[in-house]
Amino acid sequence: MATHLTDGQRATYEEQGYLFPLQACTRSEAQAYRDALEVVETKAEKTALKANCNFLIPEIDALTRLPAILDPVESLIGPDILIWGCSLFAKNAGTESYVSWHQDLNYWGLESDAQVTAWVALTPATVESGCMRFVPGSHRQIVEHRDTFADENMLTRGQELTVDVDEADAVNIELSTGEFSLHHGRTFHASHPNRSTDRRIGVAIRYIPTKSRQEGGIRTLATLVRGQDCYNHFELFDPPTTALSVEGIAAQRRASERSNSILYRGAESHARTA
Ligand SMILES: O=C(O)CCC(=O)C(=O)O
Repeated sequence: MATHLTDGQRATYEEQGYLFPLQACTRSEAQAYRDALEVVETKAEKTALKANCNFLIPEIDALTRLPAILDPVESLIGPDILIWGCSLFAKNAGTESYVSWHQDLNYWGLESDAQVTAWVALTPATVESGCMRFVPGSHRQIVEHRDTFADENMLTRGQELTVDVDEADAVNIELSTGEFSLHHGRTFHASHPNRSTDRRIGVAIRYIPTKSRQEGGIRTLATLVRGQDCYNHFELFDPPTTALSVEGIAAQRRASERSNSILYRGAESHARTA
Protein backbone atom coordinates (compact mmCIF):
# COMPACT_ATOMS: atom_id res chain seq x y z
CA MET A 1 0.00 0.00 0.00
CA ALA A 2 1.49 3.35 -1.06
CA THR A 3 1.74 5.80 1.78
CA HIS A 4 2.82 8.96 -0.04
CA LEU A 5 1.83 12.22 1.58
CA THR A 6 -1.39 13.94 0.59
CA ASP A 7 -1.24 17.53 -0.68
CA GLY A 8 -2.60 18.61 2.70
CA GLN A 9 0.14 16.79 4.61
CA ARG A 10 2.80 18.27 2.34
CA ALA A 11 1.36 21.74 2.88
CA THR A 12 1.44 21.19 6.66
CA TYR A 13 5.08 20.07 6.50
CA GLU A 14 6.02 23.08 4.39
CA GLU A 15 4.16 25.46 6.70
CA GLN A 16 5.36 24.04 10.04
CA GLY A 17 8.69 22.39 9.15
CA TYR A 18 7.53 19.05 10.51
CA LEU A 19 4.76 16.47 10.32
CA PHE A 20 3.58 13.85 12.82
CA PRO A 21 2.43 11.25 13.73
CA LEU A 22 2.95 8.85 10.83
CA GLN A 23 2.97 5.05 11.12
CA ALA A 24 6.25 3.26 10.29
CA CYS A 25 5.33 -0.23 11.52
CA THR A 26 3.27 -2.03 14.12
CA ARG A 27 4.08 -1.89 17.80
CA SER A 28 5.29 -5.49 17.81
CA GLU A 29 7.52 -4.89 14.76
CA ALA A 30 9.01 -1.86 16.53
CA GLN A 31 9.60 -4.02 19.60
CA ALA A 32 11.49 -6.49 17.36
CA TYR A 33 13.73 -3.64 16.08
CA ARG A 34 14.35 -2.62 19.68
CA ASP A 35 15.18 -6.21 20.67
CA ALA A 36 17.69 -6.49 17.80
CA LEU A 37 19.27 -3.17 18.78
CA GLU A 38 19.52 -4.13 22.44
CA VAL A 39 21.19 -7.45 21.61
CA VAL A 40 23.86 -5.57 19.62
CA GLU A 41 24.20 -2.99 22.42
CA THR A 42 25.34 -5.74 24.77
CA LYS A 43 28.21 -6.54 22.38
CA ALA A 44 29.27 -3.05 21.29
CA GLU A 45 30.97 -0.17 23.09
CA LYS A 46 28.61 2.33 24.70
CA THR A 47 28.90 5.07 22.08
CA ALA A 48 29.67 2.83 19.12
CA LEU A 49 26.09 2.68 17.90
CA LYS A 50 25.28 6.38 18.03
CA ALA A 51 26.20 7.26 14.46
CA ASN A 52 25.40 5.22 11.33
CA CYS A 53 23.88 2.38 13.33
CA ASN A 54 22.33 1.17 10.05
CA PHE A 55 25.86 0.07 9.01
CA LEU A 56 26.08 -2.22 12.02
CA ILE A 57 22.61 -3.63 12.66
CA PRO A 58 20.82 -5.29 9.71
CA GLU A 59 17.42 -4.82 11.36
CA ILE A 60 17.97 -1.06 11.64
CA ASP A 61 18.99 -1.01 7.97
CA ALA A 62 15.68 -2.79 7.22
CA LEU A 63 13.83 -0.17 9.27
CA THR A 64 15.35 2.66 7.20
CA ARG A 65 13.99 1.03 4.02
CA LEU A 66 10.37 0.58 5.09
CA PRO A 67 8.03 1.82 2.33
CA ALA A 68 5.85 3.39 5.04
CA ILE A 69 8.77 5.76 5.73
CA LEU A 70 10.25 6.05 2.22
CA ASP A 71 6.92 6.92 0.53
CA PRO A 72 6.38 10.07 2.62
CA VAL A 73 10.07 10.94 2.28
CA GLU A 74 9.78 10.56 -1.52
CA SER A 75 6.84 12.99 -1.45
CA LEU A 76 9.20 15.61 -0.01
CA ILE A 77 12.58 15.02 -1.70
CA GLY A 78 11.85 12.95 -4.80
CA PRO A 79 12.36 9.31 -5.85
CA ASP A 80 16.18 8.95 -5.67
CA ILE A 81 16.98 8.73 -1.98
CA LEU A 82 20.15 8.35 0.07
CA ILE A 83 20.62 8.02 3.79
CA TRP A 84 23.23 10.57 4.82
CA GLY A 85 23.21 9.54 8.48
CA CYS A 86 21.32 7.34 10.90
CA SER A 87 21.67 8.29 14.57
CA LEU A 88 20.48 6.55 17.65
CA PHE A 89 19.02 8.84 20.32
CA ALA A 90 18.58 6.56 23.35
CA LYS A 91 17.91 8.18 26.73
CA ASN A 92 17.94 5.79 29.63
CA ALA A 93 15.22 6.10 32.27
CA GLY A 94 15.93 8.63 34.95
CA THR A 95 19.10 10.03 33.33
CA GLU A 96 19.83 13.68 32.64
CA SER A 97 20.55 13.34 28.91
CA TYR A 98 18.89 16.11 26.92
CA VAL A 99 19.10 17.84 23.56
CA SER A 100 19.50 21.64 23.41
CA TRP A 101 17.62 23.84 20.95
CA HIS A 102 19.31 23.54 17.57
CA GLN A 103 18.96 23.31 13.81
CA ASP A 104 20.51 20.25 12.14
CA LEU A 105 21.65 21.72 8.84
CA ASN A 106 23.97 24.34 10.35
CA TYR A 107 26.62 21.68 10.89
CA TRP A 108 26.16 19.14 8.15
CA GLY A 109 27.97 20.99 5.35
CA LEU A 110 25.45 20.03 2.66
CA GLU A 111 25.19 22.31 -0.34
CA SER A 112 21.40 22.30 -0.38
CA ASP A 113 18.67 22.16 2.24
CA ALA A 114 16.81 19.35 0.46
CA GLN A 115 16.81 16.97 3.41
CA VAL A 116 14.34 15.44 5.81
CA THR A 117 14.75 13.46 9.03
CA ALA A 118 12.43 10.61 9.95
CA TRP A 119 12.58 10.08 13.72
CA VAL A 120 11.18 6.63 14.50
CA ALA A 121 9.99 5.79 18.01
CA LEU A 122 11.05 2.32 19.22
CA THR A 123 9.53 3.14 22.64
CA PRO A 124 6.84 5.66 23.57
CA ALA A 125 8.07 9.24 23.10
CA THR A 126 6.02 11.24 25.60
CA VAL A 127 6.39 14.44 27.57
CA GLU A 128 7.46 12.28 30.52
CA SER A 129 10.06 10.31 28.53
CA GLY A 130 11.50 13.44 26.88
CA CYS A 131 9.94 13.50 23.42
CA MET A 132 11.26 15.95 20.83
CA ARG A 133 9.87 19.48 20.82
CA PHE A 134 9.59 21.58 17.65
CA VAL A 135 8.93 25.27 17.06
CA PRO A 136 6.40 25.57 14.22
CA GLY A 137 7.57 27.69 11.27
CA SER A 138 11.12 28.05 12.60
CA HIS A 139 12.60 26.36 9.50
CA ARG A 140 12.41 29.57 7.48
CA GLN A 141 15.54 31.05 9.06
CA ILE A 142 19.17 30.16 9.76
CA VAL A 143 20.38 31.08 13.23
CA GLU A 144 23.90 31.17 14.69
CA HIS A 145 24.82 28.47 17.23
CA ARG A 146 27.35 28.33 20.03
CA ASP A 147 29.13 25.22 21.33
CA THR A 148 28.76 24.17 24.97
CA PHE A 149 30.13 20.60 25.00
CA ALA A 150 27.86 20.24 28.07
CA ASP A 151 28.19 16.79 29.65
CA GLU A 152 24.60 15.60 29.37
CA ASN A 153 23.91 17.21 26.00
CA MET A 154 23.50 14.46 23.38
CA LEU A 155 24.62 16.62 20.43
CA THR A 156 28.14 16.32 19.00
CA ARG A 157 29.27 19.78 20.16
CA GLY A 158 26.51 20.43 22.68
CA GLN A 159 25.53 23.16 20.25
CA GLU A 160 22.66 25.51 20.96
CA LEU A 161 20.89 28.37 19.23
CA THR A 162 22.14 31.84 20.12
CA VAL A 163 18.54 33.12 20.18
CA ASP A 164 16.19 32.43 23.09
CA VAL A 165 13.34 30.06 22.37
CA ASP A 166 10.08 30.70 24.20
CA GLU A 167 9.23 27.21 25.51
CA ALA A 168 5.56 28.16 25.22
CA ASP A 169 5.96 28.27 21.42
CA ALA A 170 7.15 24.64 21.25
CA VAL A 171 5.01 21.64 20.35
CA ASN A 172 5.55 18.26 22.04
CA ILE A 173 6.05 15.56 19.41
CA GLU A 174 4.52 12.64 21.28
CA LEU A 175 4.74 9.34 19.40
CA SER A 176 3.60 5.81 20.15
CA THR A 177 5.95 2.89 19.59
CA GLY A 178 6.20 2.35 15.81
CA GLU A 179 5.21 5.90 14.87
CA PHE A 180 7.52 8.54 13.37
CA SER A 181 7.80 12.25 12.76
CA LEU A 182 9.36 14.08 9.83
CA HIS A 183 11.32 17.29 10.34
CA HIS A 184 13.23 19.72 8.17
CA GLY A 185 16.89 20.29 9.01
CA ARG A 186 16.29 23.94 9.89
CA THR A 187 13.36 23.34 12.27
CA PHE A 188 14.27 24.39 15.83
CA HIS A 189 14.12 21.28 18.01
CA ALA A 190 15.16 20.05 21.46
CA SER A 191 14.20 17.49 24.08
CA HIS A 192 14.15 17.23 27.89
CA PRO A 193 15.51 14.36 30.04
CA ASN A 194 13.66 11.07 30.36
CA ARG A 195 11.60 10.96 33.59
CA SER A 196 9.77 7.74 32.71
CA THR A 197 10.61 4.23 33.89
CA ASP A 198 11.69 2.88 30.48
CA ARG A 199 14.28 3.95 27.93
CA ARG A 200 13.25 6.47 25.27
CA ILE A 201 14.71 5.24 21.99
CA GLY A 202 14.48 7.06 18.67
CA VAL A 203 16.22 6.28 15.40
CA ALA A 204 16.85 9.52 13.48
CA ILE A 205 17.24 8.75 9.78
CA ARG A 206 18.61 11.59 7.62
CA TYR A 207 17.36 11.32 4.03
CA ILE A 208 18.72 13.39 1.13
CA PRO A 209 18.21 13.29 -2.65
CA THR A 210 21.05 11.62 -4.58
CA LYS A 211 21.93 14.92 -6.29
CA SER A 212 22.96 16.44 -2.93
CA ARG A 213 26.60 17.27 -2.46
CA GLN A 214 28.88 17.84 0.49
CA GLU A 215 30.55 21.29 0.54
CA GLY A 216 34.24 21.24 -0.37
CA GLY A 217 33.81 18.05 -2.40
CA ILE A 218 34.27 15.80 0.64
CA ARG A 219 32.98 12.31 -0.19
CA THR A 220 31.22 11.09 2.92
CA LEU A 221 29.42 7.75 3.09
CA ALA A 222 25.77 7.23 2.25
CA THR A 223 23.35 4.39 1.59
CA LEU A 224 21.06 4.21 -1.44
CA VAL A 225 17.60 3.19 -0.24
CA ARG A 226 15.38 4.05 -3.23
CA GLY A 227 15.80 4.86 -6.92
CA GLN A 228 19.15 5.48 -8.61
CA ASP A 229 22.30 7.40 -7.87
CA CYS A 230 23.48 8.95 -11.14
CA TYR A 231 25.72 11.50 -9.40
CA ASN A 232 28.31 9.54 -7.42
CA HIS A 233 28.77 12.40 -4.90
CA PHE A 234 29.00 9.99 -1.96
CA GLU A 235 30.75 6.70 -1.30
CA LEU A 236 27.88 4.23 -1.27
CA PHE A 237 27.83 1.56 1.39
CA ASP A 238 25.71 -1.58 1.13
CA PRO A 239 25.01 -2.53 4.72
CA PRO A 240 26.10 -6.07 5.53
CA THR A 241 23.75 -8.81 6.53
CA THR A 242 25.33 -9.56 9.91
CA ALA A 243 25.56 -7.41 13.01
CA LEU A 244 28.87 -5.68 13.84
CA SER A 245 30.54 -7.06 10.70
CA VAL A 246 34.12 -6.10 9.92
CA GLU A 247 32.95 -4.19 6.82
CA GLY A 248 30.26 -2.36 8.77
CA ILE A 249 32.63 -1.30 11.54
CA ALA A 250 35.25 -0.15 9.00
CA ALA A 251 32.65 1.82 7.05
CA GLN A 252 31.34 3.47 10.22
CA ARG A 253 34.90 4.49 11.14
CA ARG A 254 35.54 5.86 7.63
CA ALA A 255 32.28 7.78 7.78
CA SER A 256 33.15 9.29 11.17
CA GLU A 257 36.63 10.33 10.07
CA ARG A 258 35.28 12.11 7.01
CA SER A 259 32.23 13.67 8.62
CA ASN A 260 34.07 14.79 11.77
CA SER A 261 36.05 17.25 9.65
CA ILE A 262 32.67 18.75 8.73
CA LEU A 263 30.72 18.36 11.97
CA TYR A 264 33.47 19.91 14.11
CA ARG A 265 34.42 22.66 11.65
CA GLY A 266 35.32 25.79 13.62
CA ALA A 267 34.98 24.04 17.00
CA GLU A 268 37.75 24.44 19.56
CA SER A 269 37.48 20.87 20.81
CA HIS A 270 36.89 17.48 19.23
CA ALA A 271 35.84 16.02 22.53
CA ARG A 272 33.32 13.53 21.17
CA THR A 273 32.78 11.24 18.25
CA ALA A 274 29.96 12.25 15.92
O1 LIG B 1 16.06 12.46 20.03
C1 LIG B 1 16.09 13.63 20.39
O2 LIG B 1 15.63 13.99 21.46
C2 LIG B 1 16.68 14.68 19.49
C3 LIG B 1 16.89 14.21 18.09
C4 LIG B 1 17.47 15.23 17.17
O3 LIG B 1 18.00 16.24 17.58
C5 LIG B 1 17.40 14.98 15.73
O4 LIG B 1 16.89 13.94 15.31
O5 LIG B 1 17.87 15.83 14.97
